Formats: sequence, structure tokens, C-alpha cells
Amino acid sequence: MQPLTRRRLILAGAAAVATPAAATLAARQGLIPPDAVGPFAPGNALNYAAHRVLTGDAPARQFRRDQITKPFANGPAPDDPAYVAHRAAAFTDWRLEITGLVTRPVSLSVAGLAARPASSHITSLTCEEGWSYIAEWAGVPLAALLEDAGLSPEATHIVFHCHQPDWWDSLDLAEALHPQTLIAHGMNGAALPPDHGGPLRLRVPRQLGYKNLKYLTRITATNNLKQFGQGLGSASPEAGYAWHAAI
Ligand SMILES: Nc1nc2c(c(=O)[nH]1)N[C@H]1C(S)=C(S)[C@@H](COP(=O)(O)O)O[C@H]1N2
Ligand SMILES: [Mo]
Repeated sequence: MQPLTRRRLILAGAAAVATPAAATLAARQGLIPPDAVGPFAPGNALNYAAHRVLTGDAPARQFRRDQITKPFANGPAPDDPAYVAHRAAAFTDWRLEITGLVTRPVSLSVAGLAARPASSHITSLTCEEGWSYIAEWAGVPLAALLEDAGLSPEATHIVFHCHQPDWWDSLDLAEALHPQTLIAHGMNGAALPPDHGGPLRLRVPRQLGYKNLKYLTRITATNNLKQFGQGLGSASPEAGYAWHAAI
């Protein structure tokens, strides 16, 4: 079978399942992902809806401490003057802002975050390129931070920005409020190394590596992803990757 024919078949099948009635129902249930546009719309929508309906809040697999493997960093830490200065100052002036649809916007320091009750898990970071490693991650559950900030009932998604403007992403509330979703400041018993996103990164173990944004600076609660970037919910779909990258 020609690859194109096969692809057409899959798309046709997906489109058939996504009837107008099913699409309306899915939209009402919040089951349409922000990148459900263009030729990949049926596939992205089916994948997202199927995950949300079938896997619920199932946790990512956890490992034993003796299963921790050698970490692999996706590129070195930023070398621009601002990041280098933060790094030289041990990130004392680094801030994580929580803004948008919250009643109490906050600006948190790394020390302030590290002083809060921490959660940890030993999970795999899995890159879409085929490599992975197991590490112990420590941080503050995003759910606790959003609760303190007074997340508005109107919010549907949480948007993440970082020190690298080309990288940004978002999660739905099911993923953002999942107990394994951390604002991580520690890795394998030490402070999160710069190569792995220090001082702060999103650690969302139910999603592929690229959703795990490093060098976090701002978290924004919203009910309108269209106003960010090209409106696809993340920089990744702008480059051809799926917004929902559950594993
Ligand atoms: N800010 C930022 N976040 C990022 C990336 C990046 O280059 N910059 N790479 C992503 C990708 S593709 C992966 S697989 C993981 C890699 O995390 P690691 O470098 O700690 O292994 O981080 C993700 N988050
Ligand atoms: Mo990746």
C-alpha cells in the first residue's frame, strides 16, 4: 500500500468517526485540542478525546531508585547574558509569575518554592526523538500553586512561558492539576541542574519530553488559547508536533 493512500485511509476513518454530532459533543465536553485544525485535526482530536476518556487520571509509571539512569540533556543551558547572570547569582533573582485568570497573582522566588512542601516521583523523561532516562524529580505540585493563586472557575488551560521565547506550551486542567505535575526544582537529590531546566521546569510525566518546559518564568491561566502564538496551544504544533503528547 502506498504511504499516501494509507494516510488518506486513516484520515478518512478518523473523519467518519468525528461526525458533526460527535464533534459538537466533544467540544461541549472540552475534548477538542487546540491543534485540531488542518489535515491532522481528526487524528489529533481522536487521540486527545480517547486519552481523556479512557485513561482518566491514571498516573505515569513510577520506578525504583535503583532504576534511575544516566540523564541526557536536550541541549546545553542557555548562554545569553541574562541567563548567565542569573546562573552566576545562583538564581536568587529568578521569578516565577502566576498570572491570568487567578484572583491572587503571585511572583515566586526559587527559594520560596523550595520552602514549600515538596512532592517527588521517579519517572521517565521520554523524548519524541527516541531517547529517555529515569530520574527522581522534586518540586511543588502545580495544583497547590494554582489553588493558592485562586484559579478562576472560568480557566480552561494553563499556559507556560520560559526564558527561551521560542518555547512555550499549555496544558488542560486535567493535566495541570494532576498530582504528578510538578514545578520541579530538584533532580536526583540535588538542585535542578541548568542543563535540565534549572532553576525551575515543568515536569509533566504523562506527556512526552517536549511538553516539559525548562527555565520556567511565567504561568498564565486562561480560557482562550487563541490569543497565544498561532493559537495552537503551544509552540510545538507550530513546528508539526502534537499539542497533546500523552505517553
Ligand atoms: N525551554 C526549553 N524547554 C525544553 C526544551 C528546550 O530546548 N528548551 N527541550 C524539550 C525537549 S524536546 C525535551 S525531550 C526535554 C528534555 O529535557 P532534558 O534536557 O532535561 O533531558 O525538555 C523539553 N523542554
Ligand atoms: Mo524532546
